[in-house]
Amino acid sequence: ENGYDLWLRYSLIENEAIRTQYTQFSSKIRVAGNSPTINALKSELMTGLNKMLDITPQISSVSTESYALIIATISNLPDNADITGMPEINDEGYIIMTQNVNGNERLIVTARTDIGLLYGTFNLLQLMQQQRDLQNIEVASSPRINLRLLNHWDNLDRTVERGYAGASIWNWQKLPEYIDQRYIDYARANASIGINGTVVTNVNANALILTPQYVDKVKALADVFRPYGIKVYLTARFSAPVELGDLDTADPLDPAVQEWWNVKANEIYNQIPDFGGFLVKANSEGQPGPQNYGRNHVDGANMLAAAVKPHGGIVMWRAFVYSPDEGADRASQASKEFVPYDGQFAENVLVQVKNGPIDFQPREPFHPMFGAMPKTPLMMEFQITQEYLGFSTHLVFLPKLFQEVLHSRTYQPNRNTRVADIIAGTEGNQALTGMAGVANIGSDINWTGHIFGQANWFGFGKLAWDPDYSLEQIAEEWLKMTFTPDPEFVNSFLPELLESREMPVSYMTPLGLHHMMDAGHHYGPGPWISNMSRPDWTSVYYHKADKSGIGFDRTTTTGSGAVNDYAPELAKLFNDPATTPEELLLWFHHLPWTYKLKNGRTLWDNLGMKYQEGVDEVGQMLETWKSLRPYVDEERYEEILMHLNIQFKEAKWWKNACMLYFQEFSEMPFPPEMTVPDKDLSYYKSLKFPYAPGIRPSWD
Ligand code: BDP
Repeated sequence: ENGYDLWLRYSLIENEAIRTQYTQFSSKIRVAGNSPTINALKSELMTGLNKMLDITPQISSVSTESYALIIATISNLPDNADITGMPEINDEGYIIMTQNVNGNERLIVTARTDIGLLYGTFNLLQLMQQQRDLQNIEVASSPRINLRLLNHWDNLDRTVERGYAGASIWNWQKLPEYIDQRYIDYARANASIGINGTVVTNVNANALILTPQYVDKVKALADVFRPYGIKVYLTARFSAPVELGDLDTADPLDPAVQEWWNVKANEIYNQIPDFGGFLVKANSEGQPGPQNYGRNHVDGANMLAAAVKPHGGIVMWRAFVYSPDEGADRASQASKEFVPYDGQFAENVLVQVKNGPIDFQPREPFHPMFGAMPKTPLMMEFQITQEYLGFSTHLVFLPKLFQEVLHSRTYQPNRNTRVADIIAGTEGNQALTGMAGVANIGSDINWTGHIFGQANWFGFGKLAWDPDYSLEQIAEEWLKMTFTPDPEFVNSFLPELLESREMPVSYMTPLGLHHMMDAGHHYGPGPWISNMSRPDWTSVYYHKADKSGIGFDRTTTTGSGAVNDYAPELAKLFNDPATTPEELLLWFHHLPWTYKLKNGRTLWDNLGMKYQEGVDEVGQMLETWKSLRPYVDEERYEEILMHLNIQFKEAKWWKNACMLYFQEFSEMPFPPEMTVPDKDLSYYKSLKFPYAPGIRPSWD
């Protein structure tokens, strides 16, 4: 096995009792309806049942009473199918249940729409892959977030910014005529976890994608994805009207510019009637935006929103901005630029906010904009690709990071509000809700470079569907479907998988440290990075290590005051090192090396112990994996083993490089718990990686 089949492997079910049950349910199947979505559903059902049960199922669309499995929208159910006791579902939701009719048990998958049926069928196939007993099954599930999107940072030349799984899967040169089987399998995989939209181009956008030649290619992708309920979105380069040679300004208040975008939107919608809309990175890292013309984010976003509105489109305007004021605390920049505009964005605009205020670090507190803009739909942006978490080499279960953020209490607008409540819109009458994940997908045979990267794609989809989905369940489902439902295997690796989220925090940036990676490519440690074109691109700006101590003082009286971007309850907590959670200590405070932590040991000792803990835990995970050799096919077992060995080596590299560097300031001996580095600091500083993957050639 090479991993291409993801969690849709449908391996033959060896358990006789379970197979007999499933075979009975598959003996007489009715799938009602006729649409491209229903065809996709039938084809998936045939493939799944055929592979899992070794049968060739007969699927009928004729209505009689005696089927063992009925897949039909509520309005197409037979009269005696009673779903009145089941919870309400929304338009994308589904119900799976068994019913007893004249002494015979039958299985029903129902929904309001064909897409709901497709989701329900995928879920049924997943339950079967996990070998769940379907007797008396009752599932009613509806997504709690409307827009569940992948963001591809894919360039038209097929490089992928921060992509570590090979070239972009979009073969622009061969499109629109050549439809790669991967596009279909991509749509299947996404639909199977409820993802309903994809932004196919990089946020560092290329205006060419908006030309008729490319829109034709995008249309071909949209046509493949449509039956699977997936809409296509594009990134809009703000200066496109100028770059494509039509105008000499992109000022959003200029009527000619507005008209240009209106015409452009019409062109796109003529080809792709259900085109989703635009994602925009403006006035950030060299990207053009309204500020180039003395205008603001509202002016820019609302202009694009007006262009797509007549067609039902939306604009996702990113909050990841860089103000020219380099002296201010980077953590406050987005809040400063956006919070004053609360309530001014058009109704089809969402502001897309990264999970934390800096940049997808191994651990960040939640972004303070969540909760601070009650009149604006805020959309979550997570990074599934592991730019700052070991590329596609390190095994890190990101759903745990995602849920840590989603479950963080914001204390505003209400005391009990969590980030999840804000993005799911339960805090107001918000029509638009969304969650995006920066994809980790490439043309590597196993899609994500590391087979465990698939778990992060899978888990992102599950949490976008329901931010309260249990992490244990995500991990368990994925392990069972990707490898084997054997409890020995699942029970051994499940704890490791859940724990793996904390490991890179410990071996890269413990106790609230952040942004200490090497410059540009972001591969490996670089706490010494000090000379970049902006101070807030350096490491020393963030850790501020000196003889007196380490950490970024963000408190009110002596620091940057960024604590006040949060609700007063949190600001109070974060203002005092004694009440700041230890895992965020150095995010909010600059503390002496001798500062005592809760365990009575110094900050310095604790740093060393944490780094060591991270290394040791990877070592432990590696050993557990080795013990699971009998449960996994050789190809995937070996691949994962090799990756774990690299991770182990790199965890030590991070520990050694960072602790040696910080020792120059602390001038204290390493704690006895820590293994002493076998090389000196100059060695670690000398390492260079000019060809590390994932970077744009033009990036500094
Ligand atoms: C940073 C990445 C950069 C992205 C940027 C963004 O290093 O490649 O373009 O985020 O999100 O983390 O716009």
